[in-house]
Amino acid sequence: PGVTPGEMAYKGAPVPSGEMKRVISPGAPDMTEAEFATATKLYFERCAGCHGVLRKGATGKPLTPDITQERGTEFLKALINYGSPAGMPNWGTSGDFSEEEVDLMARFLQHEPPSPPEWGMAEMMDTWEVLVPESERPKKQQHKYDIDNIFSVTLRDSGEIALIDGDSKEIITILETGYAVHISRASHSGRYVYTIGRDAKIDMIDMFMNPPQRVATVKIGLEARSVETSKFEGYEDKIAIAGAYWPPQYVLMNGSDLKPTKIVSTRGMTVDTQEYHPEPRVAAIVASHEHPEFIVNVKETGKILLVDYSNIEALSVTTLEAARFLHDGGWDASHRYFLTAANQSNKIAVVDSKERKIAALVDAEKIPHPGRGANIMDPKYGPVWITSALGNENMTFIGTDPKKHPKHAWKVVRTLKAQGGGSLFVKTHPKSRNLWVDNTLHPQESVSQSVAVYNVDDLEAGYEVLPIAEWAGITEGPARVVQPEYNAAGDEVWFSVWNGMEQESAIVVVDDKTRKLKHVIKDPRLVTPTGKFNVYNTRKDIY
Ligand code: DHE
Repeated sequence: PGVTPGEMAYKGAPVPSGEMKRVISPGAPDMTEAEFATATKLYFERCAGCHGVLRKGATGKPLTPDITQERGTEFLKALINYGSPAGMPNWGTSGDFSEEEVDLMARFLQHEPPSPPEWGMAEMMDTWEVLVPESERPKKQQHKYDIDNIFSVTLRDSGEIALIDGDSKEIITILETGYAVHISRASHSGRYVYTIGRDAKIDMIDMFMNPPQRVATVKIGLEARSVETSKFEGYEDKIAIAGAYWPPQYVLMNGSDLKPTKIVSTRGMTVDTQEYHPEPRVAAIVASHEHPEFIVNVKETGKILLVDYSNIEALSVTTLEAARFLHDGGWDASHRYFLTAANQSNKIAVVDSKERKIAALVDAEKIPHPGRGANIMDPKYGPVWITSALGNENMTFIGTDPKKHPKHAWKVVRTLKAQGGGSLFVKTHPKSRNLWVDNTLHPQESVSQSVAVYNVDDLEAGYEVLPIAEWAGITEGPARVVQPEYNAAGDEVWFSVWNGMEQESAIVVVDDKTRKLKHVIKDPRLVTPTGKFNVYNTRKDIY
């Protein structure tokens, strides 16, 4: 009483106004507290996966008040209602949002973002659904496809994945999943494939069914990037784990039906300055082959957690000290060492999964971005693991064999120039003599639409450039070539030509030996393909 809403100085705070409490932000249309609460819930359910929990933008545009207030209510309403060619869904005309909800969101977005809600067991159980119980699933494979040569392909902007038969190159089925699936991981046996959406929705697919089908789903938070399943002997296919960006936590689940069993927060102190970080996001997760453990990268604290899943009731977590900001990584060829990028420190942390300790912190080229990396037998240095970089054109080669090549182990033994910076992924296969590197985020079209390939036996000879997008016949739109992935036999390499939502995209299959075009997969259903995960190579960690 006595304070009018306009007099409230601080932003986004709920303030009393007679009978009806109102929420005031300077420059934003007023809302009642009840409206604000409804809009908050809607935003976190439907929008945060793309625009980020704090609206700083990710797949979707940033939606901070400085931007949204300039656009104004009517503009925002139209955008929410009809969507946009850039990938914004038509929430209004699709019937997902009512007219009132569209109006509510348009006003809500002009306020300061409220802090995102937590997501504990109650919220997870509310979203957990077993679509086909284990007892009703087939005992045997119900189709003739070779499961090991199926590719799970992210259709980023349609909220789906495509399962593509690696033999015939035909789309077996398209499955609705979480939004903008980030990765697919096959269970140890290959029976199940787990996908994680940016919206933190996991879907579990039974590869025995004809066609393969979703059998369980759960939402483990509001934003996420990683999912993995147990691979240690005796625990195959038994336990699943997913890491969330928001809330900062990871979750253990039953491998057979995704029932969440244990949620662990990653909030805590940073590795170096030992300051409290409220939001340490979970980045890459891999399953140890040496112990019943998951190896969990915590981005902002720079810590790597060894989560022992053998006794979930008395969970034991070992914290290894690495460096900030941990992102992605993969195994060396022996599957003993996990190499992972700390991209703010330009380091590669090496985890010895057998001895359960950090083996080394290696300096790499600026902003290393390995994906899972690539393992080759270097003619001069023996087994090496390779990462490319976002920040410059160099690839870093690190020796990985302390036994037979101790002089080179955990040293940068070679750097090679790729086409330029903006590379996301490198790839090879034990049966191949080729090393492939993309340049997805390079500003120049001729570079971002092609790939470079090196001869592993003659690395200093330079690279050959293959015009992948041109081979696909794609000339229109902001197409980029991303993420090489091998088939199970290791004699083909697949590339996504990732275009805008309204344009034609494609997957280009190259014969690995001849480096010639083998096949182009095009289909109106193939909307914005990005990551591709071959079941065999994923479950066996072959790269
Ligand atoms: Fe990724 C892997 C996070 C943007 C395609 N990405 C990963 C992993 C993380 C991550 C933590 C490792 C998961 C694991 O191994 O458990 N990615 C992020 C981001 O935070 C970032 C930078 C921004 C964002 O908003 O998500 C981001 N990523 C992208 C893209 O824009 C890409 C190119 C297209 C897309 O589909 O969104 C993309 N990320 C991928 C792919 C992998 C990946 C294809 C797996 C590569 C592999 O071969 O293993």
